[in-house]
Amino acid sequence: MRCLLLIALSTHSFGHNFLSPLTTLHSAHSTLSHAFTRRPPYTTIQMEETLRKALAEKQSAVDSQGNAVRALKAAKAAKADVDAAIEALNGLKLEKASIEKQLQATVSGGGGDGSLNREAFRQTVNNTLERRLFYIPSFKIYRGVAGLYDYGPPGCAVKSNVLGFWRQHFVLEENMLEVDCPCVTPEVVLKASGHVDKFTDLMVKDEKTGTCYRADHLLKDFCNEKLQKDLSITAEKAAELKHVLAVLDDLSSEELGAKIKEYGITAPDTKNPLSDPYPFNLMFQTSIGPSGLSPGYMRPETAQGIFVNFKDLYYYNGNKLPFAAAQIGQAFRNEISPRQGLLRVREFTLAEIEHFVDPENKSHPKFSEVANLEFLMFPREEQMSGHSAKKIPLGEAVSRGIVNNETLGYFIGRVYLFLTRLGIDEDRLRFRQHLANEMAHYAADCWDAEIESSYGWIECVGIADRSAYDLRAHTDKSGVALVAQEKFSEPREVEKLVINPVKKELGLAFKGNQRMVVEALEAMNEKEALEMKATLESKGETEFLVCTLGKNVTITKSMVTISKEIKKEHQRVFTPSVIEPSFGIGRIIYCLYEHSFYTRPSKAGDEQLNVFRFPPLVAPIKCTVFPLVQNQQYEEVAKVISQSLTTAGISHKIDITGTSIGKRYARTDELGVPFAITVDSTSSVTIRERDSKDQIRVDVERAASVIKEVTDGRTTWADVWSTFPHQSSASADDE
Ligand SMILES: *[C@@H]1O[C@H](CO)[C@@H](O)[C@H](O)[C@H]1NC(C)=O
Ligand SMILES: *[C@@H]1O[C@H](CO)[C@@H](O)[C@H](O)[C@H]1NC(C)=O
Ligand SMILES: *[C@@H]1O[C@H](CO)[C@@H](O)[C@H](O)[C@H]1NC(C)=O
Ligand SMILES: CC(=O)N[C@H]1CO[C@H](CO)[C@@H](O)[C@@H]1O
Repeated sequence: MRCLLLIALSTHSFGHNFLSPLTTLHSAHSTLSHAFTRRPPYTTIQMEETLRKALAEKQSAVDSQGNAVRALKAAKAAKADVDAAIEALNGLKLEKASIEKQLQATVSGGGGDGSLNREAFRQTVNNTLERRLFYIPSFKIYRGVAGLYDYGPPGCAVKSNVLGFWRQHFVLEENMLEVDCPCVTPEVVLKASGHVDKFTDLMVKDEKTGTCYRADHLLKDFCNEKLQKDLSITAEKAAELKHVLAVLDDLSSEELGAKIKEYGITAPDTKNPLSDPYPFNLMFQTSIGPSGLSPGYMRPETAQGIFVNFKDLYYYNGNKLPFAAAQIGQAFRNEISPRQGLLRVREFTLAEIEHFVDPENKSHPKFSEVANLEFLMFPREEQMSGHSAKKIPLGEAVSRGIVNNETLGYFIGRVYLFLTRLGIDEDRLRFRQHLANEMAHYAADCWDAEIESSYGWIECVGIADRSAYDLRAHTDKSGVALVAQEKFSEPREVEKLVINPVKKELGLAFKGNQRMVVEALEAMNEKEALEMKATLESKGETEFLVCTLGKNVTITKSMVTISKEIKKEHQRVFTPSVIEPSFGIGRIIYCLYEHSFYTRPSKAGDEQLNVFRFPPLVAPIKCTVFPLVQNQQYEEVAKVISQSLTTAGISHKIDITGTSIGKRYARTDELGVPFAITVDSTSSVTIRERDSKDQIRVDVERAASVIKEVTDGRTTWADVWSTFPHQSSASADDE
């Protein structure tokens, strides 16, 4: 009870604006970062260190697997088990050899080849993530399935924190309407959206083994390798290969097939010949119910669930635009051959927003709040002319028309804030505009938030103005009008084109076909109708194609009247445009891991320690509590503090093992725990910050509330540092 009261009181004593988490969280992040040792991520020295560490880890894995094999043999285990263990051993040896090679290259070549360093960096992050169970390859005991991963305990906590912040930053901030729709989706919905027909990748098969590959990946790998490794190719050839890379996404199935033949590309694993490319639909198909008559799919995105609910949501919102709906959920894509670890997976979490807006008014009332932000943008023109991304103030990008409209610009700004507050490094984040050929024909403008990782620039958030496409598609297929109305305060006079087929004349001329001719006449658009009107007036008759009859008919002046009339209208009915920010949560989290990871030498200097510099917002565990030495009084104090932290809703871990305090710090640094409370007396304790390793001294009663304030972002470590007495690290921190 006592602690709760303290927490409540001290909220007021820090003069930060509680209601504006935006400003406080932002300052929490930027002030903390002064303490971070911001080294360039891939320096040679660090690479060498990380490689040596990775190598040592692999060596011990090889040793223990070797022991396991010997044990199996000694126990005369079944042959299949022994073989599997040997296969695993060989796999580990290969990985070890690959690290050794990288290490050699780094040491001898001074790390000139950036890609090697990146690989080593990735391997170290990867090892740490896997060892500390941030993620686990799914179904590992059955040797796993490519493209499927489990989140282990810290991974789950990070994901839950990222999603919690997403809800706060988007759903709460904009009063979005959140929905939660099923993953299993009937075919008709995905037929309407175009996924059944178009959601495909082109695939080629190894003609002997049947192994499948993505056709464009093989061509891309071929071109890249030729360009990088083959120094004998002519300038002409190099230009051709570069051109192929540039137009890769536009190549048809035939063109891809022709290039694969021309370059003599074979299956990478076997060198066998390849089949012609053919489309493979990436959706997992299933059937709903036992009859097998009702086909369905696991949804490839969450957006469709929102579109089909548009009518009800619009009503729920008081028939007012603009508004946004949001959904977080699993999506599925049956990738042909997943590579890139956690970045390309077959089941993943999407968080999507559909912001519905009047197509004639895409202004945003809160745009001024983000207009002054300045970050890396990579407009279409800059990409075409071979420049790189540069910093442009968002307000300028919108006013100059680089970004199509304010609402799209507003979301770009909000996405930037979201990602950087999570801990994404702003220098390795850019917003790249889609080239004209990347964009669907209906889209008005598209930007991807791309984050640079060891795999290169990765698309993590797509922000697209999809115009009215999706709602129109579902209106057409379902027959339910997904539209909005604007009621006029005064009726307005509008000029309307009226097409009046004269049924009597048409009946005489076309008999049984009359209905189809009438429908075709009524379906003319304004341009067609005006042309017909002009021809009829000048010539008296015209040829007219009736598609449903599959032929032309002759229409004379007496068969139809086309006129412009003034009509009074009380409202305007229109299909809203939709602006869609779509977040690949797993990709964001993976990039966050890479951006947060660094190593530093232990105090003795004999080893490199891993650290994740997660902001408190993201950290899987916010705080650890250690008694300095095993001692009943200290343990009692630790338990009391732990209880207050629980009451305050702070995830924490209490560690009463007798391990040295330095080891305990190292273990929690590797999980990215930002604060540690060490109990070294019964009246006061120390609080240590992870990146600076600075320590303050706080009364036992205050400890939990201080942690609560800094982890909630209501205050910063810098403020806390200037408020409380400092503790020299020598006494407690013996790393
Ligand atoms: C981690 O490394 C292993 C082996 O090199 C690889 O198979 C796996 O895809 C990597 N995982 C991630 C998430 O990159
Ligand atoms: C455009 O929409 C905004 C609301 O997003 C509204 O405040 C503004 O008045 C509208 N402008 C016009 C010209 O209708
Ligand atoms: C059908 O009519 C259109 C004009 O409406 C004309 O351009 C076209 O050539 C005609 N086709 C045939 C087969 O007569
Ligand atoms: C439809 C719409 O509102 N478009 C606007 C997008 O933003 C630019 C720049 O502010 C305006 O000029 C457009 O009219």
